[in-house]
Amino acid sequence: MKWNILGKLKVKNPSSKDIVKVLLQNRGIKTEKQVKEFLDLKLDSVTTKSVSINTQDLKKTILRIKKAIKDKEQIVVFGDYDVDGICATAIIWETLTSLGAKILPYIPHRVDEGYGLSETGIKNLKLKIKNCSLIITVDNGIVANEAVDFANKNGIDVIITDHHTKLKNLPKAYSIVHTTKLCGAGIAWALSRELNKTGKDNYLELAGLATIADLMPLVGENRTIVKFALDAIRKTSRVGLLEIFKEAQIQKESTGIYEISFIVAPRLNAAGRIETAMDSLRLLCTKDKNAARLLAEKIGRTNRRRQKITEETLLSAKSKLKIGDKKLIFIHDENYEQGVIGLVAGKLVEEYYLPSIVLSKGKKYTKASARSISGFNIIEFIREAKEFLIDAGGHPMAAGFTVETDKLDLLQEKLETLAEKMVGDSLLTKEIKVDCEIPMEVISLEFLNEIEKLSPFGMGNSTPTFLSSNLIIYDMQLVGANGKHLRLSLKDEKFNRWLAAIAFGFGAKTKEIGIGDRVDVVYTVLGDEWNGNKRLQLKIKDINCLSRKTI
Ligand SMILES: [Mn+2]
Repeated sequence: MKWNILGKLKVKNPSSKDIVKVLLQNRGIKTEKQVKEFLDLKLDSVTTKSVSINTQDLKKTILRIKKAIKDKEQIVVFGDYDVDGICATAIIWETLTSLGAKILPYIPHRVDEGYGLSETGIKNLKLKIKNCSLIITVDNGIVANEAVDFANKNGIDVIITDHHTKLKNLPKAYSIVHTTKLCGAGIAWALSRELNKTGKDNYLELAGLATIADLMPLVGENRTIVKFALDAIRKTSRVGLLEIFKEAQIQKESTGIYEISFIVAPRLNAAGRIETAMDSLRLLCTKDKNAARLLAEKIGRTNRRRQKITEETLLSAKSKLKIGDKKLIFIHDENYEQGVIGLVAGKLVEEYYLPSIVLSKGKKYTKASARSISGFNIIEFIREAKEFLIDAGGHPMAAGFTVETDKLDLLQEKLETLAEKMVGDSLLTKEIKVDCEIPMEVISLEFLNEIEKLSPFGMGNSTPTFLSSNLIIYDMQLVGANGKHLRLSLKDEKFNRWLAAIAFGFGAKTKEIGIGDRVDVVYTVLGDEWNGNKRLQLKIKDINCLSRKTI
């Protein structure tokens, strides 16, 4: 593991403020104006203009929607089965309903219809929803050229709202509301605010939830949305969210990025992975407390089943793995469920640190999900083999595609050969970004408060990470099941002060370090509530032994 130290303190005995200065610099915040905007966020600064949504197209979109409402046209909001797509669907469905529109939601089925607006999807929705004359896509549609042609031929106008990467040839939609600066639900939220300028904003919670779940970098507008959305979530009265919190045993008042990312989002996603995303959509939108409770319990059960399937698939994938000197993991099986292959690819990246593609093999077509390592654009990489692909879409770090099963071997060969050339060794060294080296002495509750001003932390705005050197291990013990984790007391000799530290997953390190050793540590600072008091603890990310204790 390489430690990439981003900044340097200029003074010997730094104050909290000196350190915050370095943190801001590391985040590209330099001028006084930028610092002010970064520390004093304003929700009103997030506008369709500030996220570069085309004004002309936005106007056209709003007029078309207002006309549809006036003429009582049947509108369908066409979403996606992940958290972003579900939240975006809920936002447009509820907003337009409140404006008196005749609108129904449609979320395609992952296996039967696949991702995004498709001919099959439109045919199916026409069977269920008669006389639809306007489709509004959310979180999808920007590459659905053929499906849009098909809709046009059937007398249906299509408005696309999407944040996925554009291709040169845009679909011939009635209008397109597109930016990559927000997630799908972020765009839906911005559009909702334009449609109902005087109304109350009931959708910030959903926009924030989706922004976190969709792993948007928490900089600029996304950071602002998430900051205010977290405040709104902690006070939410949306019964669906309240019942999810109850089922998952989390406190609404202390919900943060962690709870959303690892507890709430996986539950909402599970329905769309192995059942139907409509359960999650209904849960988010219902006003009935009893219905919400039943749905929350149902997606809780679905999530547990999803965890089990993911674990089994991961075990199978690992048993097939022959890495050698390969630069790409490419694993397929007819028994893999499409709903979990992305999760499994993600876990393989975590464990082996190689770009990973996991495929669910079908008779005629095979569906694939890909996850990448930092600095390697996987959607561009996959599109290099487009002669073998039916479709492909996604982002630099995560993508999906379809291939004819007959061509699977050819595709694998081409991608593996390409990876040999494109995945350089420098990409394969995992690194930790360290904000700066600090003396342990400076760490205090006041210091923690100062760095908290840069929150919310997450993708793109990492929790401030520090290096302190030449500390002595004062105490050490194994904790957790099978001694997986390490609890330490670290002492700074110069200042004769010690701090508690927790090192998750470092149990095996006891072979290399022990009480009395001198170490360098890279860590973040936690302020845990304990019996009503905040106490400081270091969360160790890496530890490097300088010298063993000499007896
Ligand atoms: Mn999305």
